[in-house]
Formats: sequence, structure tokens, C-alpha cells
Amino acid sequence: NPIGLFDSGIGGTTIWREVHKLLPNEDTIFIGDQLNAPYGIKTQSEIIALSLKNVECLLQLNCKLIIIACNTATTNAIKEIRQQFQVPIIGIEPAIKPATSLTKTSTIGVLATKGTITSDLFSSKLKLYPNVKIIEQIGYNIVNLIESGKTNTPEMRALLKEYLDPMIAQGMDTLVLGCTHYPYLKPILTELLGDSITIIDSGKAVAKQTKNVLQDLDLLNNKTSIGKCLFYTNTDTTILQSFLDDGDIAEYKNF
Ligand code: DGN
Repeated sequence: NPIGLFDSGIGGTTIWREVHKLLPNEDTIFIGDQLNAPYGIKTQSEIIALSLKNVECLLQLNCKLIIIACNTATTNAIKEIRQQFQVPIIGIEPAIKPATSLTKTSTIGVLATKGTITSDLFSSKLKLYPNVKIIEQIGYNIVNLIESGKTNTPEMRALLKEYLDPMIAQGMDTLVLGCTHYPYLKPILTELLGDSITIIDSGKAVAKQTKNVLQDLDLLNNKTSIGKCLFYTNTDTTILQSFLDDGDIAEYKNF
């Protein structure tokens, strides 16, 4: 059976890529709820309802494990998802812990959606690191721009500069990308941040955890061929398609 992943848009494809790299023989199904994107500005109860709907869709497609490839959905809804469904659930959260061990200036930055930054789960994690200064920045409008095909544009660059300059001025030497859309911004981020600021995201850690959980539950696929990978969106397929690799195909599905 396939591994299922969902995001509120195309961002979760960054997680899919890491999972597919580590577990190439696994079948995967990615669903991007672009119709309801962005989740980042919705209320917690809206995020919970949409997340449950997405998991239901993946279970109907016989997924053996679900990856919530969205920080906003994880930090707001993972508890309810786990309560509702028996299948193993893996979430994604901003990689604060690795950042706190990497930083030399004891100052890290976190860029994430409003939904993630204002969640109880996220604020409880911050309290674990009283000796590190953690600068939180809500990435207003970043997901919108990415979802409308404006990832590598002067508009995006200007917006990111506005968010990052004050963080740099406060001595940040490590930036945590707390949203699965943001790895697509790495070219601009690297240009704005220079070599002295490290950028971290959680993709590889999620892939590793997925492998461990499947191993522990004896659910790993023992095929030797490359897994079949499906990509669904509930809107026009153009944007999702533009974020896929050669040979992968975005399809429409009503969910
Ligand atoms: N990709 C989602 C995340 O990781 O939080 C955010 C997308 C959104 O709906 N704002």
C-alpha cells in the first residue's frame, strides 16, 4: 500500500521529494488541497476539519501511513487526526531543536505561517530552549505568491528581504524554514542571507522518521522497482505540475 502525504497546497512536494529519495521503492500519493490554500490564515477549527477531510481521502486510497506534509496542519490538528484515525501519522514541525544546537550566536530565526507561529504546540516547543533567542517571523503572503506561480520574482525577493533584514540585524545565524513551501525559496534566501547564515528545514528528518516507523511496524515495501507516485490537486493542475519533476504528472481529483 502507498504512503499518503497531504499539504494545503504544493509545499508538501518538498517533503514528498525527500521521502521518495530515501524510500524509492515505496508507492506514494500526494494530495495538495490547493482549493483551500492557504491554511496558514484559517482558524484552528477550520484547519482541523480540512485536515481530517484530507486524511479520509488518503485512507480511501488505501494509504498505510499518513505524512502531514504541512507545518500548519501538524501544529493545529495532529492531536485530532491521531484521535480519529488508527493509521500511523507522521507530522512536520519547524526544526527548532537542530537549529539550537547549530547556532553559534545563540540566535535563531523561524519563518512560518501565522497558523504555525500562533499554535499552542509551537509555543510549547519554544519554551524548551530558554538559552537561545528565537526570533519568530510570520511569513504573510509568501504561500500565496508561491501558489500563484510567483516564486522567483522581484516581488518575492522584496517581501523576504523585509522579513529577514530585521532578523539578520538581531544576530541570527540560523534560519528555520517552518513551512513546507519555503524550501522552494532557497535560491533567493541564499542570496539574501549570504554564506554565514545556515538554512534548515525538516524534510530529511521527516523522511527518516517515516522509514523508522515503517520498519518498526514491518510495513516497508520489499519491491525492488521504483514506486508508483501519484499527485492530486483539487484545482487546475498547472501550478502543481510546475513543482513536479520531469516525468511526474499532476492530476485533478475532487476531495
Ligand atoms: N505548507 C504549509 C505549511 O507547511 O505550513 C503552509 C501552507 C499554507 O496553507 N499557508
